[in-house]
Amino acid sequence: MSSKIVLVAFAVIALAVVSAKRSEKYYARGHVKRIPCGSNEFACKDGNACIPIKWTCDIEQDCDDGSDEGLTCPTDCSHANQFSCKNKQCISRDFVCDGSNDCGDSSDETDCEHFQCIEGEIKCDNFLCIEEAWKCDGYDDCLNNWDEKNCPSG
Ligand SMILES: [Ca+2]
Ligand SMILES: [Ca+2]
Ligand SMILES: [Ca+2]
Repeated sequence: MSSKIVLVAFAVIALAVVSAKRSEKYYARGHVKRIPCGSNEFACKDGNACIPIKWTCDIEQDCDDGSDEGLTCPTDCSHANQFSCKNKQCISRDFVCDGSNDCGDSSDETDCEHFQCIEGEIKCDNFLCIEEAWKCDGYDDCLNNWDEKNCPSG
């Protein structure tokens, strides 16, 4: 086997491992906290769960009853928790500069240098926005290990 093939195989495996870890974390989005809600959380109308405020009116349904995407949400993608793609698709602002192409035309992953990460997020030195809580949690969320550098040991 040539070393080139070995290298490619290794890259494919590494990529698969990284994406599995990431999707595992993103899957956590589906998990909502039980009541009572904190001051920066939204109480779902059915009283069953609390979600971060940034998940309200962000196109994704997070409450079982859909109350986080209720009638008070604008339909023209003008809400602060929404992002308007170049191709006119509307996506959650939470998905902008997170390293994956959610718009379909990658416009959510361009000009990330100037993008202001939303509250509760930090910007990696490669301009990806990640959750503040993901700093020093043992996973390479920035994809260049920036969030796992200079961590208190132990
Ligand atoms: Ca939502
Ligand atoms: Ca994205
Ligand atoms: Ca991390």
